[in-house]
Amino acid sequence: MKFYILTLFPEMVMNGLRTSILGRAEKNGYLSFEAVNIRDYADNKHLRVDDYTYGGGAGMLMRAQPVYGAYEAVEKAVGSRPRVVYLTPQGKVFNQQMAKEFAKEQNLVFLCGHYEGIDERVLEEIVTDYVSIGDYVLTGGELPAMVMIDAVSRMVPGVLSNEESAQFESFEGALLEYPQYSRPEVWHEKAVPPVLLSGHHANIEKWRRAQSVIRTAQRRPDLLKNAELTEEERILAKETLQNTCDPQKAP
Ligand code: 6GU
Repeated sequence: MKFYILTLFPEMVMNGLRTSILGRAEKNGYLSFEAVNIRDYADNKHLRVDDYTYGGGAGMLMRAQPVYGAYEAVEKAVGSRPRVVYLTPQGKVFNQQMAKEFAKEQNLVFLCGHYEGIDERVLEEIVTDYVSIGDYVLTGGELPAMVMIDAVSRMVPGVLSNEESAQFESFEGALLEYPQYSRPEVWHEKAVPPVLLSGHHANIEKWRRAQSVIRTAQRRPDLLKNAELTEEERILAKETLQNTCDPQKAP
C-alpha cells in the first residue's frame, strides 16, 4: 500500500513514519511513504503558499493553486483519482473501523492543512473524506495524518509480525486488553496474579477475558454496548459498573 502525504513539512512526516515498525514495513516492501512538498508546486517566484482571506478576519489561508498542483502530480503518478483524506477538526472522528476500510485502498492521499485552512474551492475538487482525530484543535494536519497512517498500516497484511499481530487487541472485540506482566515475579511487593504462573491455559484465557470485561466496564463503559458478551460476562460488567465510581480514576 502506498501513502502520499501532501504537506508543507515533508521531513516532519517522513522522520516519524520511517521509525520503528512502519519503517521496517517500508524496507520490507509492505508499505511505501511519499511526502509531496506543496511548496514545490507554487507557481509564483517567491514560492508563496499562503494568502489573506477574502472577507477579512483572522489569519492566512493555504492557496488553491499549489495544493492542486501537488494533487495533480500524485494523480498522474497513480494513474487514477485516488481517495484523498483531508485532516480537519470538521471531519468525521477517526476510528478502528475507518482504519480497516482505508487499509483496503491501493493508494491513499493525506492532505495536511496549516494556518487557518485551505481555500474551499480546491477541497471541493479533490477531497473524498474529511476526517478528524478528536475534539481538540491542532496546529496542522501532519500529526493527525501520522496517527491515521499508523492505524491503517498495522491493518495491512505483513506489516506486523505474528507476535505484534493485531488480532486480539483493544477494540477488536470492542473490549479493552487485559493487564499483562513480565519478569520479575514480584516487583515493589506486587506479585504477578498466580493464575498466570499456573501453566493452565484454559484458566489463563478465562482470567484474561474476565479482566478485559472488568477493565472495559471501569475505563470505557461506553464500549460495552457494542461488545459481544456472554450472559455471565454481562453480569460481571454490570457488577463492575456498580462498584466503579469514576472510570477515569479506577486502577
Ligand atoms: Cl485532523 N486537524 C487539526 N488541525 N486539528 C485537529 C484534527 C485534525 N483532529 C483533531 N484536531
